[in-house]
Amino acid sequence: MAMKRESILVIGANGQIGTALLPLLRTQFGQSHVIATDLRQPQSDQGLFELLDATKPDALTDVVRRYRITQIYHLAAVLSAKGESDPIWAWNLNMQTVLNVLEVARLHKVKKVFIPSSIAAFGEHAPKYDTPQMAFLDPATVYGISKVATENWSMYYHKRYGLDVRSLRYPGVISYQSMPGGGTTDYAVSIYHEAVQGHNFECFLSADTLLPMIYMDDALRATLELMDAPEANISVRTSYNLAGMSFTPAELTKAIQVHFPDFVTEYKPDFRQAIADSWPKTIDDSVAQQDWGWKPAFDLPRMTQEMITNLTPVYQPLVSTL
Ligand code: VAH
Repeated sequence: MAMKRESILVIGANGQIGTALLPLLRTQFGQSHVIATDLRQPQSDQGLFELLDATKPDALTDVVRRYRITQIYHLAAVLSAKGESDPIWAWNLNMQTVLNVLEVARLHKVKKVFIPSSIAAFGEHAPKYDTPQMAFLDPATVYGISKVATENWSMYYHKRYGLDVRSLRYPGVISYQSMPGGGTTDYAVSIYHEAVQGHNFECFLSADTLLPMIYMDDALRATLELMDAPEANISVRTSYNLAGMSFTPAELTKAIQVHFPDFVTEYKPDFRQAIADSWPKTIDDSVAQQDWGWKPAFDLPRMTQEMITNLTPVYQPLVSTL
């Protein structure tokens, strides 16, 4: 019997994860089987796209029914730093969309749902080093509070309705495919953009702020490996801890100086320092390793090479080809 073709809906496709995940999904499932959606038209994307405000349940239902969606990747959320500027707006946007996705997925028998969480779900009373899968969650930000709520709603929909919802607590994700968007870990994206332009960098965190990070290629591979894992292997229905690497702004600066010896970082901590200080420094992802064989492939030197290689042409002055 021919395999039932999947139909994949990506919500928040213009965001940092969505922008990088779309090409992989289109390769895996076929161009015409991946529907990208967001609040605004993307600048350059060619594939199937629909404008969608996922806070509106009827609009979400319409897309899910028209495309006979079998999997949903819900990647739209207000991140940690931006969320602190308007807590009630951030909570409403993050939670209304999650509840709509879970309810529409249940009612329309969507086979699998991915809704990311974050290390921002951990707070003051979780161990800072080797933060375990099971820890007390008292997040310091609205974003973190919304992620803890999301994890518990996802587990509820799995327990009560059997909905196959899967999730990863992403560390700070570093990528070159999109500009930083309001995250506390986004210093580690902006720094590369400045370095390849020959600029120095002003860092909003202190030099010794150790944070869990992951290169986008690893984050995406973890996502697809989790979604491809047999349902019986999934023992965590809140959200899996995921680790890539941990580094400080000082260590990142040194890794960049291997390529740009004159590069300098100045440290001017702002309100985001308190957010970073509330998060873990290193993550224990042994449960993800056991359940579905997770293993990262990028360390700081390899990520730095990738980021510089891919960002240099973005800023290279257009060489006139006479
Ligand atoms: C943020 N990049 O900084 C996100 C992430 C762990 C950090 O959740 O808000």
